[in-house]
Amino acid sequence: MSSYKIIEIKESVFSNNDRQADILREELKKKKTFLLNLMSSPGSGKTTTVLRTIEALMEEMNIGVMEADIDSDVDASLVAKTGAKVIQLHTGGMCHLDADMTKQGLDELEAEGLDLVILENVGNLVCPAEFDTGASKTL
Ligand SMILES: Nc1nc2c(ncn2[C@@H]2O[C@H](COP(=O)(O)OP(=O)(O)OP(=O)(O)O)[C@@H](O)[C@H]2O)c(=O)[nH]1
Ligand SMILES: [Mg+2]
Repeated sequence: MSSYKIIEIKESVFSNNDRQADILREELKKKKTFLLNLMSSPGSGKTTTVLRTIEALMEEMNIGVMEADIDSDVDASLVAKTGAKVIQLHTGGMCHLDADMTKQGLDELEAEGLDLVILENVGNLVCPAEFDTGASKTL
């Protein structure tokens, strides 16, 4: 009978990501930036919620948005019209964001000084839910 090893790669990917997410959350806390990770299925109203939240809060706080999508930039162009700072993140076929991608997005957004950053995660309920992005709160 042949013998072989079983290696739980998924587990190490998740534990590395969790570590990076905790570091990012701590950095954001020090900078007083609240990062909200918005997750839901495709077409369920994420961008509409982002737009209404900006309208309601833009007088009292500096808001930035990171729009994640496999390829398009339709949502970022809608958010840009509100005057809020926005960046589009293309995942290149991946159906989720992890902590490292989120950190790259925050750097490119130049999130320093923002009170609230909303991350509209990729429209999918399976993959995004598995990855901690480092957000202060996930909805
Ligand atoms: N009736 C109704 N329609 C809504 C509501 N919220 C959003 N919509 C509509 O639903 C459609 C999709 O809304 P989006 O906000 O673009 O949804 P999304 O989750 O960002 O979509 P993706 O980014 O493509 O995954 C749009 O035509 C919205 O106008 C709601 O509360 N009620
Ligand atoms: Mg959207």
